[in-house]
Amino acid sequence: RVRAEPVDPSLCEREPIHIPGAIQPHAVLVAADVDSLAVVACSANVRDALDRDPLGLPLDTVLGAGLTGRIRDALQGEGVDPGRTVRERVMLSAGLPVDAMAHRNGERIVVELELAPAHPEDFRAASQLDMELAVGRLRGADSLEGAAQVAARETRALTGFDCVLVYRFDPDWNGAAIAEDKDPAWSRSLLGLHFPASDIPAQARALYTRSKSRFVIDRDYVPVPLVATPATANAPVDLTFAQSRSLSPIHLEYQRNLGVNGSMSVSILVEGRLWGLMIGHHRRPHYVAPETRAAATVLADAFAMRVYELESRRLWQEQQAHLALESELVRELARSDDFVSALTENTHTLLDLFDARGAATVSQDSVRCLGETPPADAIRAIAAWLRETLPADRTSYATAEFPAAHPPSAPFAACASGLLAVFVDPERRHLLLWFRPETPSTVTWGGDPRKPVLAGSGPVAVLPRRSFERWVEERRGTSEPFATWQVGIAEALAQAVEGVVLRQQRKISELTG
Ligand code: BLA
Repeated sequence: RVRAEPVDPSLCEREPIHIPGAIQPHAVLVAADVDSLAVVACSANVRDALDRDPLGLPLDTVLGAGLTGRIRDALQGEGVDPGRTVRERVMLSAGLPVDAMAHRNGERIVVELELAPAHPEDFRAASQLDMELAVGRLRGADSLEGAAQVAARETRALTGFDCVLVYRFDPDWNGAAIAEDKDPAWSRSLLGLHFPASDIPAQARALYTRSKSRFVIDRDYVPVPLVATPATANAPVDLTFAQSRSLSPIHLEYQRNLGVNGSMSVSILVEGRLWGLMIGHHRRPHYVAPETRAAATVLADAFAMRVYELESRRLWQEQQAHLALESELVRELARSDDFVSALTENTHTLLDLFDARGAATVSQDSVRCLGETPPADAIRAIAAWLRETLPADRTSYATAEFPAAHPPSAPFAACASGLLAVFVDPERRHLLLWFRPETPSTVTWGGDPRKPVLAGSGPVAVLPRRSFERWVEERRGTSEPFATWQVGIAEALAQAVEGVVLRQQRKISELTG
């Protein structure tokens, strides 16, 4: 695997983005103590929505008895899910309709009052029918690529962004844009590009696993600071679930470098793990109304469930096919006194397992090869190395970077970048091996992933890289990785082979005995 990190990734991970002490200016924030409902902090722009300074006042004198009562019912007491939100449109004292959103986070009730922007022409309301059609199309998509394409298209139709991307994380948290739907007039395309893990640092991924969406109307906004009562001033308000949370200035600089103004990211959670993001980009500022934002989150959830269905179906089918092949081979072994011929000379052979392009048996010193493998001498050397280096309690070995692990095998990288090997007997005389070729040979990154961080001046101490020009990396000596379940099947097969070896030994000792 490639580990593409900037000079010091911990720089990016250290920013406490859940307590920025500021919000975006289209909202007013009021935080109250969960038990007393006294206001303990608010944003400096409270006068945009309220006719008085609420600090220290009870919440009902600020929001009215009706909304406060519903907040109390939904969010006070035990067992309230963090982030659970009460949302309604209310008329406040200033006489303006505002979207009020309240949630609980620990000891705080956080209320956000959102004013519709002065130029609401970007607004698109999603109808129930739109949502039903969109979810139906996701259900109909029969491959991951197809479903991602549908998700990008439907999310863009819903939210009106110039471009919507489906971004998928790999096991090392690098990621790639696997689907894109965009305004054809925007020539920039990020489809297929890879990005290093540090572009979305660990604390951001942790926050995105808890809180499902982020929307920025205007990248160039001036953040509004929070002010607190003296008693609570050194307990900053946790904005993890606040929709108006001010985003990291480093990330806003990144958006500037990408040519993006209004933006969105919605978490795609599969089995509780952050699988990816639906990313929205707009060249100008872009407002999405609260109900449409909620709908975009529902759509991302529907996509996540389809991903889970498609992935588990694919995995199940692949495992079933392998189990069938393995039992076929075990049947051949049961009929045979010679495991090498049982595994290499019948209709099905070792080579049919694990998408390998080469396979081999090692029996004492004799080697039998199938498909594309290193020469027999090299395989004997590999067997000797495995016998020597693998700890006594390990019976198997799998790698997707074999040339790096065993430099003498580097000349055979083309056919042997991946290796799965299992010992048959405790004495390690016999082995089964599978080889995978070098692949893929190139990865196209959105910019050089090794040097994205620049030292900044002014308020931002580090800056993301400036260039997103395609940067092609030649990847050498890596293969597709072997899955854990594949190693399990290889070990089960090796056990069946051990039975044959033992039978063979008994026969020989009977004959010679
Ligand atoms: C956050 N980085 C993000 C987010 C995205 C990306 C989508 C989520 C925030 C949002 O909703 O916009 C990155 N955007 C991408 C990628 C693509 C894209 C990969 O469109 C590709 C298609 N970022 C850096 C570096 C640092 C960094 C070097 O590049 C740190 C030094 C930080 N990125 C950073 C931080 C956040 C972030 C701190 C969190 C922003 C927040 O939620 O406050």
